[in-house]
Amino acid sequence: MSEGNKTISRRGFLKASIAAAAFGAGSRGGTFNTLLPRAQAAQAKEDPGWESKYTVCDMCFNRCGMIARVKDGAVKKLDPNPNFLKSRGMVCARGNAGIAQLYDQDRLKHPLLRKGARGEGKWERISWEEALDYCAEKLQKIADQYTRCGVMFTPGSDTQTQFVRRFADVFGSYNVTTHESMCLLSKNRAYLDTFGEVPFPDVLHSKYVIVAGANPFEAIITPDTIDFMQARKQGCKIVVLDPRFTKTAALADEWHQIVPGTDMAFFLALSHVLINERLYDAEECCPELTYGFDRYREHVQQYTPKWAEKECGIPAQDIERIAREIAAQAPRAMVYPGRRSSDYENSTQNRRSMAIVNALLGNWDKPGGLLAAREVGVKSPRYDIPWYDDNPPDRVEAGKVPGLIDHEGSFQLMREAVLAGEPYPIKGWFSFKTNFMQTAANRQKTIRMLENLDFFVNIDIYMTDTAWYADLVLPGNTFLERKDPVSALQGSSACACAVLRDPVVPEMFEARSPFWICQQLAKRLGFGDSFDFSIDDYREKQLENLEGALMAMQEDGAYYNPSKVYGIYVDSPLKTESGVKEIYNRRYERADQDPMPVYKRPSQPGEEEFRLVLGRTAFFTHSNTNNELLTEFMQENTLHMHPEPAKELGLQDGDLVEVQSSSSKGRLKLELKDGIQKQTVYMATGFGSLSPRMSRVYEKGASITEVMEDYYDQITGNMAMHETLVKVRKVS
Ligand SMILES: Nc1nc2c(c(=O)[nH]1)N[C@H]1C(S)=C(S)[C@@H](COP(=O)(O)OP(=O)(O)OC[C@H]3O[C@@H](n4cnc5c(=O)[nH]c(N)nc54)[C@H](O)[C@@H]3O)O[C@H]1N2
Ligand SMILES: Nc1nc2c(c(=O)[nH]1)N[C@H]1C(S)=C(S)[C@@H](COP(=O)(O)OP(=O)(O)OC[C@H]3O[C@@H](n4cnc5c(=O)[nH]c(N)nc54)[C@H](O)[C@@H]3O)O[C@H]1N2
Ligand code: SF4
Ligand SMILES: [Mo]
Repeated sequence: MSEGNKTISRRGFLKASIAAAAFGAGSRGGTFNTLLPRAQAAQAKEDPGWESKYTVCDMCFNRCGMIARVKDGAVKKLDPNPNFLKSRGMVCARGNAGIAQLYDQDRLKHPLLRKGARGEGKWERISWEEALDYCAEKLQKIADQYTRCGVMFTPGSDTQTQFVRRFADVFGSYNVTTHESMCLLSKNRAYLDTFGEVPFPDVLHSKYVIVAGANPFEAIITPDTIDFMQARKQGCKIVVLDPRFTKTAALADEWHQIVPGTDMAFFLALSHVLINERLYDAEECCPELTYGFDRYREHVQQYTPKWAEKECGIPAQDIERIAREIAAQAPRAMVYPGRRSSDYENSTQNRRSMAIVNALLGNWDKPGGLLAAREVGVKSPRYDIPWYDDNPPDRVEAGKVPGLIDHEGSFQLMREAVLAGEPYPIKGWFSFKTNFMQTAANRQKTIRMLENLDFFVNIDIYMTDTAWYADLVLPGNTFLERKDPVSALQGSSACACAVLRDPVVPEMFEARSPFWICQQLAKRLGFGDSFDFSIDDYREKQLENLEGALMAMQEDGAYYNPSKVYGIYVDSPLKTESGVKEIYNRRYERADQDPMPVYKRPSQPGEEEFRLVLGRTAFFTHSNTNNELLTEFMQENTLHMHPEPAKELGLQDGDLVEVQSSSSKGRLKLELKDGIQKQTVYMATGFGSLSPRMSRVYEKGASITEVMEDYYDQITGNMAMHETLVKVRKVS
């Protein structure tokens, strides 16, 4: 057992349960008492020879609290940590399958150097020494031949991402982009530009929630998913807009099968009713607290419910009724901001139309509404970033869209710039924990980009499709083997907490952490000083202001900061340009963008054409499909289609079909679904793998990124994954 990783004693458990229950009762009027300690789950295995160790799940970004049950040096079971407020005694199927990931024979076991052509699959096993020397040499060569910005970095989204970012900074490249530009940047932009920050939804205390373009009962987000379940039991009304009959739709009070891409019409009409029937929060919408209300009132006059009905397919009387119902519950009511908004070319404006409804409801910074970030108190240790004279002035995709989020960038625009060699060449790629071949639209384009590079190094735990095309593949360690820095977590009203991970078992094979890899490379590249610390040193700096936090994490699995939840902005201005909520946005106006959302009809599928949409299944996280336990639930993906158009095309359930977009095609089985909109088809992500070493999903079903075309949101450069139109035919 590693240093600092305390075995949890029976006493520790009881103490933790009591502390958490007291916190719940004290600070939140007892709501959590019903959710907290699950006695059975809390029972540590008491058999001799068993050890119980706190950890934090990493099978998706949620970081649910876990207790690993270890016997004879092997992880036998992963239980939920009942005292962890963010996940409150929940671990999902994916979390449980963390064991199958740890012990998977398909895992990368040692560094591999490409021998044949890219994608040919010829590899040579090399030692870590050789791998690190080779990698450092290649990176240095690109810096010398081009510039340091000639290496781009995709540092994943993980607690160790900060080390890869630090490495990129000190090496001298600002071309760093995470998967956020394929996920939520348009949503973030919309809320930043309305409220000055990205909110956390207080679903738990809400009475009325409209969910549009999200599926929290399958796309699990803790604590939102748990809050939705609890709020529903407490009588909160849930209204879902989705072209598919999802699990969330099934459990909601109302489901409206919206025409894809038309949500803005619904929300503008909702605003129309809220304003014209004077149902909005007049106090919150006064000029001292909100900028641009009068102009917005004029703006939405054109957007009547009758007009919206023709666009989005939701009856005008339902729109009017929903407006009246939600207003009656405000401010304990909201349009759920959602997470992934990588949908359409106008996603930022679409989410702005939702954010503005929230502004009209007056729910900002209030119970049951949208919450500002809370105080967690974990510090980000500072470091020096050297200046390199010959570096270009900005990121490679700077200025391509008006609302680029500078520290995230846009993967698609970066890919475009690499392919064009403009405004300067990028010839290297350093990637950790991202699988763009399966998660970025237009896989052929990603391959073409790779062919333009001199060097590509990929750190993963599997030989993914992306790794398959790399020059050097480095085996990462999994969360159960890793020692991580402290990570600050937030979410709804439930928590502002800090957690950490210590290894539950020693590293398997020759797997290593990105921290170790960056440290070794930094030494070779002459900036070893920037990584001259241990994870313990780093944690100490992070926790400088939080006395007792480390002990709390070791004894309870998490440290809570009982900081203020509501009314954070009561006496201070918002972080917007005007200091108040912005319905009308002057920065957009200056950037030649609509300062208020203007509806434009999305491109419509033509004759025998369908819109391709995606969405999560509860079984997998994105492309992490190659898992022995999880593939028991689902072995391949299928194309979902409504029976009516299928009949017109002469297609039957189970037929092998070809789904063709203007960029490429894929083959998979057809599955008829009554609940899907007639001009929409759907397929799950993470199948049709090109890499034979993803043995369970290799050539099973089809890869959606092969079919998806290369659209992006016009404000942020965030991917737009629902713009692709496809044709479907039977394969004979
Ligand atoms: N087709 C399609 N594309 C999508 C989406 C979709 O639903 N469908 N969703 C979009 C969204 S919302 C997002 S957030 C992005 C996500 O985009 P990505 O981050 O690229 O998605 P993942 O498939 O989760 O890829 C994570 C990679 O990390 C590896 N990995 C997992 N754990 C570890 C570890 O501990 N160490 C190391 N070194 N590697 C690890 C996995 O093997 C996998 O290759 O995708 C976006 N793109
Ligand atoms: N099990 C599981 N849970 C996850 C993840 C995972 O991979 N697996 N990923 C995590 C991540 S990174 C993210 S970002 C979140 C994503 O969480 P969500 O955004 O909730 O997940 P999606 O499944 O992408 O849901 C989008 C829904 O929008 C619908 N939709 C498509 N077009 C339209 C439209 O025009 N209008 C409306 N109203 N709806 C539309 C789709 O049918 C789909 O049901 O999930 C997180 N949780
Ligand atoms: S939601 Fe599931 S996979 Fe994600 S962190 Fe929690 S238990 Fe793990
Ligand atoms: Mo995401």
